[in-house]
Amino acid sequence: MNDTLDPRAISERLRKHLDGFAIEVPSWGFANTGTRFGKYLQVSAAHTLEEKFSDAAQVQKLTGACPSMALHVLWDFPRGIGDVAAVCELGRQYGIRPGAINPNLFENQVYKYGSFGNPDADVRRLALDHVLESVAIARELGNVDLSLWFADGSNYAGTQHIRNRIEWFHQGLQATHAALGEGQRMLVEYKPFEPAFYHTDIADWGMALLFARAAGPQAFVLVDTGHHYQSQNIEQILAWLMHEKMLGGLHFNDRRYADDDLTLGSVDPYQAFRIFHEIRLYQSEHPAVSPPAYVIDQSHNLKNKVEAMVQTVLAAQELYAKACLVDHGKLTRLQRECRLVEAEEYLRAAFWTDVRPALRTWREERGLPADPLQTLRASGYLARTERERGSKNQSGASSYA
Ligand code: PSV
Ligand code: MN
Repeated sequence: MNDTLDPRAISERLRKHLDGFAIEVPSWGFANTGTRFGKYLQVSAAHTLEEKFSDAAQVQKLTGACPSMALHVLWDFPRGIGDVAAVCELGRQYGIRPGAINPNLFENQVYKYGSFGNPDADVRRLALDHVLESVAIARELGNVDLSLWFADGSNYAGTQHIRNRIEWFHQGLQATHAALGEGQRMLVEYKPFEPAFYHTDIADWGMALLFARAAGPQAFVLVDTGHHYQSQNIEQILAWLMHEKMLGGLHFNDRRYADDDLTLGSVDPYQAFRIFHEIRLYQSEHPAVSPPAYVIDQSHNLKNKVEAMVQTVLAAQELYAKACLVDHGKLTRLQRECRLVEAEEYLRAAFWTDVRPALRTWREERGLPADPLQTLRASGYLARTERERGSKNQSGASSYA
């Protein structure tokens, strides 16, 4: 049982797992993003892409687990592909790799009735052009993932032809796939509702799976943990996607009601643990398959953004570390023999094991601060960014991110 492991043995067991754990931060998580009803501005929020890279570099310096940052084309590449060289330069300067590229198919007014699913062929073409430019950007950045989320849908029954829109989506996604470079991946994200409230064109993992399959072999599904209805069994969805070799990546956050963008593990840490466990179990049985990409997708309206990001990474490391304590051979034996209570208790014992001392040891061994949140507060970084960015962030007039 895990609970018989002493702290030293836990540290030993976790060292290599923690070395191998990385999670990408989102550029939009450092900017003044907000709710549908508005946003409370933070004086220290990142305004420019350089400030986002600077914040990401702080998170990496404190945690050692976030070497890359996901980017949104509209917000971070205002001149499109023309910005690639500048982005690469910022990446070099701050020691952060540009990560997954997210096209933006929802802010432009032309997307009012959809992008790939819009009944107007000209709008569909515009959306495809934007996605193709995003593919080119992702390729130039070193074949990073293209991460696709569509806000497409409708609000009222009878207002859109659902099956026509399926066809248009197939066409758009297939054309996107055809433009991918060798080894480049496209990830298809789903979400049940919001901003559409009657139907969403890619509403669940089944729709995303069918679209990705039809698009081609370099297309996979992206699971955002916040994009599910209440009580849905997310780890079972992951198990299915991994079984089908179709899980491309995860967007991590927590939720209580809908796509709340709450800190990972703040509502249901056991669920995040079960997610990591299911992935680890699959990986132990299929070591040759690359693990899915881990990306944080949270926009904090109230918590300080850098502080919240560091807190999230620590939570992710803790929950991942707990999952790494499970001996899969032992669990599988208990399952085969249907020793239900023992199997459940074995899994729960891993979850309840306090891995924080092992994480402290790992950090000290790697020259990282033992208490990253405390070090961040003491570093003066937050005060400095408040001072330097304050005047820019006083006015409410800025884009979503
Ligand atoms: C949509 O809710 C989403 O999860 C997508 O991943 C977007 O890229 C991200 O949030 C930021 O809007
Ligand atoms: Mn997401």
